[in-house]
Amino acid sequence: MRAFITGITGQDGAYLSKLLLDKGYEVFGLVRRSSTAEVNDVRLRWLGVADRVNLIDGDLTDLSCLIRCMREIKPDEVYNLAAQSFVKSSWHQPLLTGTVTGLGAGNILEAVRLERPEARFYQASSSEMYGLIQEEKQSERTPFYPRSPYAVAKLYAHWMTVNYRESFGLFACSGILFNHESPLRGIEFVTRKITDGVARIKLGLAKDLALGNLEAKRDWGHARDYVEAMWLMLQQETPDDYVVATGRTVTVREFCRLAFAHVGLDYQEFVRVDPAFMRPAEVEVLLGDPAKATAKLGWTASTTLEEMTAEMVEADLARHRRATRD
Ligand code: GDR
Repeated sequence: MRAFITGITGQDGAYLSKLLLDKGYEVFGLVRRSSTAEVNDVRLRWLGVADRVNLIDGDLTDLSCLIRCMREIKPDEVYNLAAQSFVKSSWHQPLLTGTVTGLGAGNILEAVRLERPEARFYQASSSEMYGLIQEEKQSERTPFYPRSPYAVAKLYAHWMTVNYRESFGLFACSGILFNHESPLRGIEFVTRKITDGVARIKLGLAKDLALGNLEAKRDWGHARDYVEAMWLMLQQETPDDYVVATGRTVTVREFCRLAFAHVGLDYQEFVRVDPAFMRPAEVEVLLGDPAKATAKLGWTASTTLEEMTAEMVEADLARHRRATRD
């Protein structure tokens, strides 16, 4: 089996590559050329799979390049994980976000339709699409209300996936994933920013940690568990859309408490609120209902928030210890 992954250098791309390689897949991934290419595969290296994946130069905004990829690779499965994925940046770069996160999904769906219609397609949809929530617990049937240019773009990509399934009979699935984290999470996202801050403070490299809205609530799971759900969606008899979540929501404040407590510190002594990290429109609370994924895919989140927080703090402590030794 051959898999083609856009966004292969990101957190989910790395975990998914590892999962598929362990299952015996050949893995190909699209990589945007950049002048800092040497840091591109840091996550793949962290998981020990950098040498086992085939990286291909290209860009989601270039349809001709995606068509070439389909022709040359002839993938059985296509996972579209690439995006401008930082919600806050989407207010500063709304049209770029629309081009990559929204139209980019349209491009890859077109490439699949034109060149490889038998391939199974996965779209990385997001709980951000629920935004100003219309139901206390969000399921596949909950109406969407996006609150950022990022979420608006993801909604376009989601409906294009549904539409290509209904219009052209593509085996196209949309996984509506709630927040998922790990030691490979980008430093700009709040969980990793916190665990990195905890490690710095513990090691005497920083004095405090500036955050935005501490009362926002998220349903946080582990990325390693969530890529399993992606793969399972493509192994079913029929394509469908699934919510992937833990069913538990906690505040950013509570995540801080857990992470600082892991190293024996009280977060209240170190965390300060800086309005610079607030958003023009906030998603106050997200709580997913993964009942369909559990019933149909046999999937449940296996890592608890406490286990994940501990793993992330330990990884950041180890990173900083290594860096200060070198
Ligand atoms: P999110 O993730 O926007 O939910 O999207 P993020 O970790 O950036 O924010 C979560 C919540 O924490 C609040 N917050 C802060 N956020 C950041 N980044 N930095 C801070 O200092 C800070 N202080 C408080 C935010 O306001 C927000 O409420 C993530 C991304 O991975 C998306 O791509 C993905 O689709 C969704 O998760 C599911």
